[in-house]
Amino acid sequence: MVNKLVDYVDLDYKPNENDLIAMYYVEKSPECKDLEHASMEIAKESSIGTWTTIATMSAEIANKLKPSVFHIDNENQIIKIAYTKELFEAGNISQILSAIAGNIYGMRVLENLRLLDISFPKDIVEAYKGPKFGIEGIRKLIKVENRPLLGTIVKPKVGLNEIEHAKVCGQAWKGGLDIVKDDENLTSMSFNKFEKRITETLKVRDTIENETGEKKIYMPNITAKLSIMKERADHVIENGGEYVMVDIITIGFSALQEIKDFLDKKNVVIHAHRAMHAAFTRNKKHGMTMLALAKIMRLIGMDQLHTGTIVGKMEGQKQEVREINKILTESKVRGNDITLLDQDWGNIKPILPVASGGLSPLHVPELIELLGTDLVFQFGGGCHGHPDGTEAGAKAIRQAVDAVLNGRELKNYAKNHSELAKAVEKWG
Ligand code: CAP
Ligand code: MG
Repeated sequence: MVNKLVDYVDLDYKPNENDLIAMYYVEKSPECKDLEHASMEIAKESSIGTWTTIATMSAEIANKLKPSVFHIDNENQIIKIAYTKELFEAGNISQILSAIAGNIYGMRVLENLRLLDISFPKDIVEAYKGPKFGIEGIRKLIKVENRPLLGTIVKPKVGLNEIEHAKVCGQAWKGGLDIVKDDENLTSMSFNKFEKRITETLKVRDTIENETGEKKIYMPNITAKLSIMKERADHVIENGGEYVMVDIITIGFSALQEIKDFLDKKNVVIHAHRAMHAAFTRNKKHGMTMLALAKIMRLIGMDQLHTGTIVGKMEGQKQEVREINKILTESKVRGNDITLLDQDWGNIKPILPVASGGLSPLHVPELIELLGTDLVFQFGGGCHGHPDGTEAGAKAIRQAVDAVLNGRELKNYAKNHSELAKAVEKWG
């Protein structure tokens, strides 16, 4: 009863609008007969089956809930499984992942397993609000059109006290950056308490906004247990902040959904840092792609998400980063049989991608050529590492962007822009 290849592998099956589709890269173990048997085991263990036939199974349950392995590519070791939406609690990301990205990773019949992409059916997409702002809403808030939003991360990552932190933020904003964020491991330390940091930094932000006439954004990291994240978000709002940052992996999917609902009512932009993602996205044979994770983040409703730079210090190849940014920003995605599934996002707004990590002003021409201008560029060491300090580093970043958008070579433009010249001297 429902435990044979023929029960789960059906290459003639045509998925319908009620199916969630999961695409996997599969490496079977030597003891497993072939990819068909491996895919049957995956389909079973992620839905209604187990290792043996059971007396409690019925034809009714099987007919209603059995998934179908409808695509097996032996050459690329890729399979696709269609799961009826009835197998999932639509609004519960934790349950969806416990099914299609849970036990199956540990099965002995597999050597490696990588969830490449997920195509969510309409009824599941409609269970989520998605991003509150979208790219348009963020640009309207920051009052910046037609160029990348430019940001820095206060460095050292941790170590400054609240007043020093606020001062560095002021220098970055004064030098011309739109955004300053906390680093992923800065929350509330003995030497830098969250509440005081936010109050002092937003005071400086208001001063610099008045001085420059430009909108300036601070993205404080509220990462903590849920109850404290809610308190910290309220403290940010009470002090006039419009953004918060969360470490989406380390706070967990359930807390992420809850803090999103909490913030949705408060009109706060959510910046999603992905620290720890590489623990399970980096190995190209195992885990889950950043693309699949990014789609989950668009459903849950992050407004901005780190997706890679192609050229910086973190791994992330050109095709992969571009495909991630594509599925985050387009409303309908056409798939292929190797890396991407079809996805119709309905009314779910786009996420603004963030390129960050190991960047200096000298990367700007390549960044714009490879990734365009509809995203955030963030420079940590590439701002505070400028020979003349943070404010000069910020100016050099703005000058590099101005140069590229005016069709000028950086080194040529640097001849009459001293801050950029010093950046070229150090990192050229
Ligand atoms: C960048 C950064 C970011 C990384 C995260 C850091 O600093 O603040 O956390 O960009 O990587 O701590 O490394 P630098 P990703 O600019 O000094 O490198 O964006 O790939 O998730
Ligand atoms: Mg960081």
